[in-house]
Amino acid sequence: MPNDYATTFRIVDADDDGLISATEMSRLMEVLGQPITAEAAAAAIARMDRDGDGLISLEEFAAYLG
Ligand SMILES: [Ca+2]
Ligand SMILES: [Ca+2]
Repeated sequence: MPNDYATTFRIVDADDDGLISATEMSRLMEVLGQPITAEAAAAAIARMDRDGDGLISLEEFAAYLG
């Protein structure tokens, strides 16, 4: 369900710029009660990042989860 991805994506995208940054990723993990280091957040981003811009678009997010 693309809508589910979009909903989750919007929650993670705290500044609402349409991209998930490593900062937003680490903030999410903090909220989930599983804080991670900046390095781990960057690594998580790198695993999902297909175009190499260091940010996760909704397309990349959906492709990773799908
Ligand atoms: Ca953002
Ligand atoms: Ca990207």
